[in-house]
Amino acid sequence: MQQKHILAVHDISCMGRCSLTIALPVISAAGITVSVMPTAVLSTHTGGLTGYTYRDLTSDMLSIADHWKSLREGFYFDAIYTGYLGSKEQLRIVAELVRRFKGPDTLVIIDPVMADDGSLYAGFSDDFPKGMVDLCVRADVISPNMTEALLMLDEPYQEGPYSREFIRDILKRLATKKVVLTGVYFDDEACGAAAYDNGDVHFALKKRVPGKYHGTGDLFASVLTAALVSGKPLDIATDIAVEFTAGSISRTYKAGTDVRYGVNFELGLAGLAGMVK
Ligand code: PXL
Repeated sequence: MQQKHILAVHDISCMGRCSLTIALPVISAAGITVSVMPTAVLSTHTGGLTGYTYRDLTSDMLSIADHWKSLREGFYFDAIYTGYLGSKEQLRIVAELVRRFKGPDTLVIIDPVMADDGSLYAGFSDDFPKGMVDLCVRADVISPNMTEALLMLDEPYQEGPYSREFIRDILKRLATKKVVLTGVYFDDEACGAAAYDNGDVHFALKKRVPGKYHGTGDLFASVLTAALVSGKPLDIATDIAVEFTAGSISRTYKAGTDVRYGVNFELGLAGLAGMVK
């Protein structure tokens, strides 16, 4: 059996589970090999932790790609999966990576990481969402949260609960072939995601756990990517990603740990290969 291979393009936040410290273990545990292109190295992520260091790796990205290209053969990416991109220049570089490395069956999965809870993350300019829209045109699947979706549609943020019609309308207007929208809820009991696949909408909801947990978008998108590359259709991949993320949140809630350091996904990893099989 040919092992699948994903290219993950995200930052390394050295502490506080997110981006590559989630994508690497999750994709590996799913039985898929993962190559990385780091976009930056930060001492921690930027959400709720202050004073972090930031080493920008923009100028390394195309050199890494040039070297890979010189190897010419022996590797193929089944997916190119991108997360946190720190600048508009990095958006352009990712478009170039897609041009260089997308093969006939390569899935391009873009998680438009840039905002949550109605605001852009620290350091992002107001015109960044426009650049992200231009990149998302190249994607097969995008996975915005509600804030990112509304920024990409250039509309004001709205708190939930939402109506099913509102969610359907957003999905349709994002107008990529496939969209998985997170942060969807219709009441205070449950929350989850909505998957849009060429006009069909599928809702995947689980019982709500109190609190806000850092890095759950990256965890969700990493599991979604692993499930899609393993051959699951979008609706089932969304169910798996909601299930795995909700389980990790529950474990963390029960432990009562500092939510800025992310969720306990590690204790779920042993079961992940079975979930995506
Ligand atoms: O989880 C998204 C994310 C990824 N990488 C960095 C971040 C954030 C969100 O704050 O700061 C560096």
